[in-house]
Amino acid sequence: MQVGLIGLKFTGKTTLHNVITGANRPTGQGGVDPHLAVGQVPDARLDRLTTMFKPKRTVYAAISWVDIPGFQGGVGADGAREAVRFLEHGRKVDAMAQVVRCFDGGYGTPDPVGEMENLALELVLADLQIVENRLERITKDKARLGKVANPLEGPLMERYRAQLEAGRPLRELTLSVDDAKLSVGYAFLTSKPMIIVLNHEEGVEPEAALLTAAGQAGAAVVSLCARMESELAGLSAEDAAEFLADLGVAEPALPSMIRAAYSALELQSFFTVGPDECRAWTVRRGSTAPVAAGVIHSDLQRGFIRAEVTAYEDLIAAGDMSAAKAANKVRLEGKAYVVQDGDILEIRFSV
Ligand SMILES: Nc1nc2c(ncn2[C@@H]2O[C@H](COP(=O)(O)OP(=O)(O)OP(=O)(O)O)[C@@H](O)[C@H]2O)c(=O)[nH]1
Ligand SMILES: [Mg+2]
Repeated sequence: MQVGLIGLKFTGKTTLHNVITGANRPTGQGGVDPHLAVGQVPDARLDRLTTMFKPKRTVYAAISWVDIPGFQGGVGADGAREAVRFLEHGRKVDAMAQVVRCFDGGYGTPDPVGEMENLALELVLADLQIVENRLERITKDKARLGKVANPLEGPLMERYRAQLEAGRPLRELTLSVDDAKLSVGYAFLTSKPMIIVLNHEEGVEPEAALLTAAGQAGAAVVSLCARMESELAGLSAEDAAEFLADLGVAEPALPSMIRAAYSALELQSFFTVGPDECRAWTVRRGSTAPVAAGVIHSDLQRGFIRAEVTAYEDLIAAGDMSAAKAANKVRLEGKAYVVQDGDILEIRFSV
């Protein structure tokens, strides 16, 4: 699962990518190649489990982040080439996070609403191009062969065209199962989940009008200061707490951004616990227990018998695993069980 950091130039994408993935690539320099790296998904529940079980190691869930070079749009061959490159990279990711410049930083008066509109329009136009091409193809085939391969496709593309011509993203449409299946192959940009990251100067809060505009542009809105987050990452836990207290900030904003992306991808975590390892694993929402077992090891899926399941909240309320057992909070679930976010699993299997 990949999240693409997208946006115009000099908005703070590389600065954020460095903090999320622990990389140290130069910022303020642009570039033309995307860069992929893995970043941990912070999880306060896993921290708590670590305190409870004192394992030898703790392993967080992880997702991949692609730092996609910024795009300025504009006219002329350079602008067009940049746009094409940007859109190609955008097609490969599963979700997008648009980083919006709300700080001056020597790059001129910020225009966050304009940036969001500019990029949204670029994505809409790219999708519209695909839809127009497809409709043209359908018309030609009909004339030549007297029929169409899939009678659902024409009406669906017409519906898409109307939505895009109204300047709205495809993700807003509710699709039937068949329509959704049909759409997969096109890798439409505006059907991918999108979160908006308002990159502010330290200590500045976004205005209400900006938050409203951002709320319309994406499924989740996070406001942070990328530069401050990157300073924080270099500090010990104690110094970081002091630094935040001085600024009057309760907690760093980066974890909520990462969690928003994780959630936009329709992912959730289940845990395994023990004296050796406490670990968060990633499954799609709606996955069954054997699928979750398969994330740990294919043998566990193949030989799946049952799962011992304890909800995180139940374990915390009980205090420890034996108290949770005594309170009948450790359930035995079979193959059809749908794993819930925060479930603590122990898989029984035989191969
Ligand atoms: N003042 C201020 N500057 C920032 C902030 N975040 C990033 N910058 C600076 O803005 C410049 C651009 O940051 P980058 O992270 O390289 O921006 P980018 O989006 O990757 O840019 P491109 O790769 O060209 O698209 C750098 O000089 C950063 O130090 C911030 O929150 N406040
Ligand atoms: Mg960059």
